[in-house]
Amino acid sequence: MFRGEVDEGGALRVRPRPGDPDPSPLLDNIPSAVGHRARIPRPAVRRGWWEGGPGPTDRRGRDGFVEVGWDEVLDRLAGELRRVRDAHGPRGIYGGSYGWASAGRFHHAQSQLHRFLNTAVGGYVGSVGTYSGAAAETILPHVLGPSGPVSKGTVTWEQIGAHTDTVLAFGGMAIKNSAVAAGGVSAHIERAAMAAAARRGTRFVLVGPLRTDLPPEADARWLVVPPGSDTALMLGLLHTLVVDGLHDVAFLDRYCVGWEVLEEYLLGKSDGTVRDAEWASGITGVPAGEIVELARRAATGRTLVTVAQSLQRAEFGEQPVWAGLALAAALGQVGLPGGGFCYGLGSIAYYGRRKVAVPVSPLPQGRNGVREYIPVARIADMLLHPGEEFDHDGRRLRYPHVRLAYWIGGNPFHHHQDLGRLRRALGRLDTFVVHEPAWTATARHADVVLPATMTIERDDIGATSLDPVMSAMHRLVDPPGEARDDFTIFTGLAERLGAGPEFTEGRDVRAWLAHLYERTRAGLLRQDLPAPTFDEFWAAGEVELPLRADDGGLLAEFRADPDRKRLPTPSGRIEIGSRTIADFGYPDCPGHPAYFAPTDAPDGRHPLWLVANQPATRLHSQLDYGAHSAAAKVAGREVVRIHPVDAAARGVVDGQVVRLFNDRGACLAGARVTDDVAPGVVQLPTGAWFDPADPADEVPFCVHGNPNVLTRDVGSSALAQGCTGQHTAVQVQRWDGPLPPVRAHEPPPIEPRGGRR
Ligand code: PGD
Repeated sequence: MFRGEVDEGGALRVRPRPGDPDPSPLLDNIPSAVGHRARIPRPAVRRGWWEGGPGPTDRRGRDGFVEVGWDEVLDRLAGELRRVRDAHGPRGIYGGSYGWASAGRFHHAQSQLHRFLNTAVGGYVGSVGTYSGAAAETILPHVLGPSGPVSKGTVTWEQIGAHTDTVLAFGGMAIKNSAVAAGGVSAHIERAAMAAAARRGTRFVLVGPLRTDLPPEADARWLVVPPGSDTALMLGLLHTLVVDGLHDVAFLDRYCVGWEVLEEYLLGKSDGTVRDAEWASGITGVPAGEIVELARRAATGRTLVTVAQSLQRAEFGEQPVWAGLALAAALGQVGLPGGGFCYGLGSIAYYGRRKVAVPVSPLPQGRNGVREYIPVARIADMLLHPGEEFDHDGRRLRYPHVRLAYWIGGNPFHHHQDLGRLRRALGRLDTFVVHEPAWTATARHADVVLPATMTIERDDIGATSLDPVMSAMHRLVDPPGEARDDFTIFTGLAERLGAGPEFTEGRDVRAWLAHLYERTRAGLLRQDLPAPTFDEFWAAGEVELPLRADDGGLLAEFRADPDRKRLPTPSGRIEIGSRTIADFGYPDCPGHPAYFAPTDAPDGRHPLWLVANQPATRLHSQLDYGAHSAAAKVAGREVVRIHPVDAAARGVVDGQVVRLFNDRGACLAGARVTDDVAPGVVQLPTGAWFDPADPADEVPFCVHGNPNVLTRDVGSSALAQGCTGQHTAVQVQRWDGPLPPVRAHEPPPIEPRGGRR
């Protein structure tokens, strides 16, 4: 959360919320948005669509745009929505529209879009799950409970500081990730919490290929393992516990089902392969003796197993989550303060915190008249294979035939994998509509681009159920050109479709904010707490919300009384073996945690692992043109980190531009040579805007450093079909040629009007 004001010279200045102990440097990106040339000032339409009408085409991303007036573009777009609805029903429209957008709750882009499509068009094909965590979100309800309730408001930083002896942090807990949370963060507590715990004696063990995935303050021991191998290490640890008799048989009997299935697998009774420390060592490179020692240490004192979100954003991504839970269960500490298992701790600023004790209202979205959906990361599959069958979480479903995609508050050319394939898939649409504040690659590939305001240009409310501050997000500056709030744009469209009152319910922005606030205020009143009126809250700038007790939530309740406080799993217990999942019959997700060697792994041609993780200098791709993001780039390109041995083998020196490539694509990036990454691994974060040398290339070459030209577009498994963008295999070579210009933040060509109006 931040405060802002415009100084006498007209410049926007932002400063962190007073009292924030570790403010995020991402705030430095915000003032640069004001007046930046990447902003979209007026509605723009791809010339081919405006003049030739809707229809599949390979011209998206290549044609120039014409600028049009609001009334004429809304008239044309309302007509196109009517055409698709009348010809194909609302199931011809994709409104899954994944994306983070901005922190405010009323102007939350997806909620606005869904509300509009539900009230004015009758619904839309939606998506389930997130790019962040679909594999975990799908498997956890089968084996522990829904990922929110079992991971949020259970283990807290306060408990870790007071009780935890050992944190086994698979994938670490990088501070850059807990810098953000949708709805805002009033105080960044993670760094200080880790420092305090380490001072008291908590031993942090970082398992992963990147040293920087725990901050120096955690004083961690770094166990280097290659990407995709954590499950093998967990199984090796489990095997050691079993043969040493250190597993908690009483806990496994009382609180779990299916342990015997996993034990057979560990001991090699089911398939002849013993998953002992030697076996795990062969996969992870961690000496067997260290694995044995680590298992024994974990069985002494209070141990917490954490599994970062990034681990499951990968092929077989369900497995490290399930195996991590099994490890924690074998240690017998699930539900104890600061012990057991916490998926996602440190991956975003929701985890490790107490929940608030009053409700926080989202924008109501209405009822969706379409039941068909896709797992969120299967968007390109859906467009390329309409009518074909696919698996998801025990169901066999069919991809709908979508003609129009409506995207707001997200950037698929940032978040999706295999961007060459995505571009071909979007070519199948009749119409692609995007609301965007800036000329992202997604906006450049759209037919209709409507300029949206951003956070600092409108009033909103910032709040989440995991932060004790609700903040009044005051408008600080005017929007550029003719940009409008998404709400205003949808109001105009809804009116044209005869559904204005249904969409707005007769409220303007201010009335909606007051309406949403009222539910929280009623909660405060019920508890006899200070409950300012909306006007008082707005003038004060924030209101403090009460927190629930730090009582361990659902997992502690279950531990105290497993018969009456059953877990929301089929058996009511922790499922270390799952009959339900076994019965789905998925070879890539059997009925117990299992290790599968990644299939998209280094080979002779592409000998390096690529870790394509979250950036440290911006939120995803947002404000990539901001000062903080720009300052960190090398030669204007995203930074790839490479180990000195791998750099030397390629004649690469620090600060040099290199080319990363595989069969799907290639990109340029600026090299940072550092032993913070493991040998054999390079790390290129996501978020540099896709900037193809030639948008028509079948195999894209991004001159700016977007790793999603390289990543593979397959689901984590038939169970979750989650995003697998975190890992792939690449080769890296020096770039000795002339440096192509980076044009990612330049607007596309705007052409003079002509032809059909
Ligand atoms: P953002 O950059 O946040 O990325 O993907 P996501 O699409 O959420 O995109 C938000 C867009 O919304 C921006 O372009 C912004 O300008 C726009 N926007 C902001 N506010 C508004 C608004 O009020 N109205 C409108 N209309 N637009 C607005 C993030 C996704 O990427 C996520 S969450 C994860 S975890 C994934 N991570 C990875 C990964 O680890 N590795 C790879 N390779 N790929 C990933 N992709 C995923």
